[in-house]
Formats: sequence, structure tokens, C-alpha cells
Amino acid sequence: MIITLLDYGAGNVRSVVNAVEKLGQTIKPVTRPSDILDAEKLLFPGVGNYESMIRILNEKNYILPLQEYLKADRPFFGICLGMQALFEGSEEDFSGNESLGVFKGRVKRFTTRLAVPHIGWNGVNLKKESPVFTGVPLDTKFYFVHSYHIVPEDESVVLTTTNYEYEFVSSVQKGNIIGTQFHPEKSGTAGIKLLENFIYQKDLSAKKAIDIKGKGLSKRIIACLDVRANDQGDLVVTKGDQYDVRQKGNVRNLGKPVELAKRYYEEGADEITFLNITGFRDFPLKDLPMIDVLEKTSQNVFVPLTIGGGIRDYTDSNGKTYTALDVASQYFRSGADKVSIGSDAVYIAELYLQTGKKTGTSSIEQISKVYGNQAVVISIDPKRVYVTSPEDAKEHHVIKTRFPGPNDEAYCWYQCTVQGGRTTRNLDAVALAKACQDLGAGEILLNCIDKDGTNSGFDLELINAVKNAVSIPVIASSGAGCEEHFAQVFENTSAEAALAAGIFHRKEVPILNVKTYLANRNIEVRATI
Ligand code: 1PR
Repeated sequence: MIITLLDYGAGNVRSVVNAVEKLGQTIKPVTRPSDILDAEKLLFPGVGNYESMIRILNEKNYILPLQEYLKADRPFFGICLGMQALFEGSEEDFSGNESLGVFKGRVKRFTTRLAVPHIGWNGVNLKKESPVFTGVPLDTKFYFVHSYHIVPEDESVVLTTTNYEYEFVSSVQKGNIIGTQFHPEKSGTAGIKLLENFIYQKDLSAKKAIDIKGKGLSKRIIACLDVRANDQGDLVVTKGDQYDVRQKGNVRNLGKPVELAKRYYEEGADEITFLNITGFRDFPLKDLPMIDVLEKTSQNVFVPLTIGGGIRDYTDSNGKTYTALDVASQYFRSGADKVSIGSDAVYIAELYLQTGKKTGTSSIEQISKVYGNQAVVISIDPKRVYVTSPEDAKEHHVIKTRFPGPNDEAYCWYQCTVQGGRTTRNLDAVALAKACQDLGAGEILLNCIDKDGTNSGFDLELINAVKNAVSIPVIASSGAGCEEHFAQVFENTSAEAALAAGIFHRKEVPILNVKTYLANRNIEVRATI
């Protein structure tokens, strides 16, 4: 069988291709409109911005063949925007371009007090008995990443709903046409099973109505791999103590990136983050080994992958310029779902706060415009600066701390750094997070240089200060030493995820133990892959 894939050029379709190939099938990409009508089974993964998706579908003359294919009830699986495209239009689209309109209803932005985008592993309430869900455990969670959701007019198309403060429609099915808001290709073994059912089940049509309740949104546990070339030139996973990755003069070598990522996937990591920590010096598109790491990892790892390090504009040695968008696009094509921006975000925020103007040309704005806000993570590397009174740092977000400074100072602010913590800037972490959210970032990865590699627990005061200032999800990072530290984050802050590196690399605390510990404390986690 040949599975036809509609790739309109945005986001990571490599994982879908890898999943289908893992299921023993070959992918044929759509290269011209007639390929759509020739398809036996059509997969349409969409990521990013609704308006640019519809514009591209129109430009490529895909709308009419898609409508014809769908009206004939031929097998179709739309993922995320690929499902939203089935409806009549979206609040994210101001262009007036024609959408597919096969199902009645529209796409609306979340109206919730919870973080938007809705990112993470959430359950589904099953409304129909469908062959698509055959063999999928009922309490399974799937990976969601979106700010908009569909509101169908016709209830009979609803296959599942999901709770995120309120109940929204998370998948639809009518005959052979299936669409999911969540990403099966990023949802571990259960998601792969869903795709397997779509490919192999002879009769896809849903039978009777049912009402089976699923679980809620999980707190995510993320494994982070700092990657760089060691002195022998091999790409290794390393780990610093307060960002110093050398021990007795040598770069610490804690393993091979592809192997470690696979191990963490199998152990239940909800996401994997790679930070290319030499990225601030080298031109990343010349850094082919890192691209190779992503390509190889995405062959076997079906959870979201983030890559950071060196996402900014470049001029190479021949004088050719590349934008941060070019760099990010290459990473998305290689298997990344999100990019994380560190130093460049600080410079962008400084300019934005100085001028009050959005240029539209910054890496944050450009990448989020094309790939969606959820694809842009801001990695913050702050350090504590102690002060005796808030008056001493009037222009910064100062907090009263429970952990006084060396001279008994009762207050501190968190100073941003660039270039892997080597250079400090006159900007605080709260101001940076707010500015980047304004500019279109979808998530914050909140490191802490004081805590990094110390195993002494996360900096809860920092996490609360940033989390309370933004409405996008925050990943707490730096300092994890034991299971209890993760519980402290989720019980004392409203961070959506916690990230650790050292304890996982050194096998001090398995991911499964962290999840079991949290589950015993009634903190919602995703059980297995
Ligand atoms: O500035 O856009 O090129 O991005 C560079 C990226 O590389 C940034 O995200 C920055 O955080 C990261 N980075 C740069 N230098 C280092 C270093 O260690 N020398 N690593 C570095 C930062 C921090 C965390 C770490 C947690 C958890 N790594 O991500 O994994 O602190 O550690 P722990 O659980 O062991 O405490 P740009």
C-alpha cells in the first residue's frame, strides 16, 4: 500500500513519515494536485498557522481535489491543522481565502484562564466506538499543542472531546474521514496504534455512540541533553555544574545523544530537549552532526523534540546570510517540533523594550508566524543578583527571598545572561519572558544558573515570579536532585513541566520513579510511552 502525504511545507512531517515507515508502509508525497485524487489513503499533518496553511493550499491548487476526495468519503487522516482545515474557517485567518468547508463549524481560540497554547499530554473522552481506537487503552493520553480548537456545528462528527478548563472537540470522524487535534505521531505507542488502525483497518467507519471519560492534562517530565563536540571532536551529551561542563580540563562525556534520547523515550520521558551548547559560536547549518542526531532520533522517538542553540541570523564565511527562520526550518525538516532561542531572545527583548516597537523581523516573530507560537520556546539563563532593598534595582522585577544573600540581603532579581551564561545583561528574567510572549513565543524554558547541576532542587521563587507574569506554559529547569524536587515544583508553582538533565544521565533517578512518586502525590502524569 502507498500512503500519500500532503506536506505543504510547514512543521515537522518527518515524524509522520517515520511512523508510517515503522508500520511497514511507504510514503508518497503530494507534489501536484492530481496526486491527491490518486491517493489510496491520504494523511494531512498540519502545524503552524491556519492562515498560511490555507493560503498555501490555495496557491498550490489543492483545494478542489481535496474537496472532491473528501466528498467521495475516501480515507483521510488530518492531524492538528490538517483537521482544522476540514471546517469552514478560523479565527486565526483574516485573509478571506477559501478553506475546505467539508464540515460545518469554525475554529476558535481558547478562552481559558489556563496557559495558551495548550501544550502537553491530555486524555480524551470517547464519544463513538471507532475502529480507529481499536487496541488503544482507554486511559491513554495524547500529545496536544495548539491555541485554537474546532467548534463543529454537527455533533454527530465528534469522535472525542478533551478537558482543558472546558470540554472541547479533540477529534472528529465521519465515515472514512478522520481528524485529530492531537498528534498521534508524537503520542508514543498509542498514537502509532491509531495510525496503524487508519492504515490497516478495512472498515474505518464508527459504529455506535458511547461515552467513556478520559483523564486530564499531565504535568510533563522532560529530559534535557546538552550536546557539544568534545576535545576529540565527537558529539557527546555533556552536563555542567553551573554551566561549566569541564571536569579536570576535559568536557564531561555522559553518552551518545541518539542512544540517550531513545533510552529516555523508552523510560517514559514526555519530551526530549537537545541544547547544542556550542551553537552560540558555530554556524549551526554547518553543524551536520546535530542535524543527523535529530534525523536519527526521530526515527525511533515518538514524543516531541525541541532543539536549541544558535537559532539566530548568520552570515557565513562566504558572506551569505541566513535568517534564524532558515536555521529553524532546517531543524524542523530534520525532526524537531520546537526550537528554543536563548541569547537572541535577550537581544530582541532589549530592543523591543527600548523602542516599544515590534519589527516583525526578529527570530521570534518570523518563526512563530510561519510555524506557530507553539514552535518557539525561549530558553532563559538567569542568575540571582542580591539587593538589600527593591529601591536598589528599581528598573527590575525584585522579589523578597526566603534564601538571603551572602551579606544577608533579603531581596533579589534574576539577571539574564547570553552566550551560555558567560555574559550578563541589564535585563531581568520576568521582563524577558513577558516581552518574548508579546512577540509571539509559545513557551518558556526557565533555567537557573545558580541551581544548574547542584541537585539542590529547583528555584521555586524564580519559577513563581516568571509563571505569574506570563500566560504561556513554563518549563521549570535546573537543580533536580530527587523525586521530591519535582513534587515541590508542581505543588508550589503552576509550572506545566519540569526538566532535568544530570540525574537522568547519571542514572541516579529513573524517569519512572519520578512519575510514580508524583502519581502517589496525586499529581497527574502520563503513565507510559
Ligand atoms: O544562546 O540561543 O545559542 O542557546 C544556547 C542554549 O544552550 C541555551 O538554551 C543555554 O541554556 C544552553 N547552554 C549554553 N551553555 C550551556 C552550558 O551548560 N555551558 N546549557 C548551556 C544549559 C541548562 C539546562 C540544564 C538544566 C538542568 N543547560 O538546560 O539541562 O539546568 O540541569 P540539571 O538537571 O542537571 O540541574 P543560544
